[in-house]
Amino acid sequence: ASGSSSAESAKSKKIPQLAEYIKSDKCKRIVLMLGAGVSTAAGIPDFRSPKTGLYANLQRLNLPHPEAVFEIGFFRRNPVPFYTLARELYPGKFRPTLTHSFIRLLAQHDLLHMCFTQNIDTLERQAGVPDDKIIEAHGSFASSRCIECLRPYDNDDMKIMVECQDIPHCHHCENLVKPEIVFFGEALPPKFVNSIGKVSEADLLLIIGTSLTVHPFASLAWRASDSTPRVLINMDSVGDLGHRRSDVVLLGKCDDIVVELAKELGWYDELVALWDET
Ligand code: CNA
Repeated sequence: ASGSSSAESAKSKKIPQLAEYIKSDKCKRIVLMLGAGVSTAAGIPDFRSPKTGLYANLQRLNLPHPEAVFEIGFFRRNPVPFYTLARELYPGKFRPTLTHSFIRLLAQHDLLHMCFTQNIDTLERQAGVPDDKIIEAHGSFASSRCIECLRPYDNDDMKIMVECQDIPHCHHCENLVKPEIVFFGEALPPKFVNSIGKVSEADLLLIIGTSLTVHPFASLAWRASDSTPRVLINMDSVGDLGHRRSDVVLLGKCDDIVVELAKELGWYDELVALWDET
């Protein structure tokens, strides 16, 4: 018990120190790296959490291995598991979390340099984070294309097909269509590649709700300069966070930590007002 209370008191000092840094002149550009953990409180399961994660619950789809649901080669042979999952994850049913609203608040305070997200749920946009500050590194459900002729596929049609559990096909060449989510085996969007340099410009890197296991996204964390504080806000310790002297590791639920941080910054009322709007 004494171990956990000393960990608690270490955490309780780290958040005020972080707030002080964010308020200082040294911190003008904050870069974020987000993962599925930011959206679990919205009711969207992540991949890797034991018991609740999607990978732990995919047996019913009869996959050779859980990752196959997002493998382009497997999708060509059998798109049914992906479209079964797509129905559960399709945007529109979920409300952004406090952490999403906190990111909007960073933008309103002119501190958000770039928000890199692995999430495909579009909750950053729904929370009102400006479009030009979001890089959806793994794409999203926001648009769809034929996987062969690459012609766009109408979004309303996609929504109907997903809802009815039909498999959409291209109106021109009749090949399979899929939302522009980056599958394993596909290249990341040019927008991601072109914006990687933003990480080395950061005065602060906030890494939230990710297992940091999917590359090249995870390797963005190595691009922060040695003197730039990297702050991990996650349920568990991941990647090499904690190895650099300037790293800060805050373990727990991201919404709880963000609320504490907002209080320290004097932004709590603003945060709640923004969240109420979503
Ligand atoms: P992951 O590998 O499932 O890791 C999630 C991490 O978040 C784990 O370390 C958890 O401990 C942590 N976590 C879970 N809940 C919380 C919480 N409330 N507070 C803090 N930490 C929490 O997911 P990654 O994003 O790292 O993996 C990359 C994949 C997941 C990307 O390709 C995504 O497209 C994909 N994905 C996205 C969504 C979404 O869009 N919401 C959902 C599921 C998977």
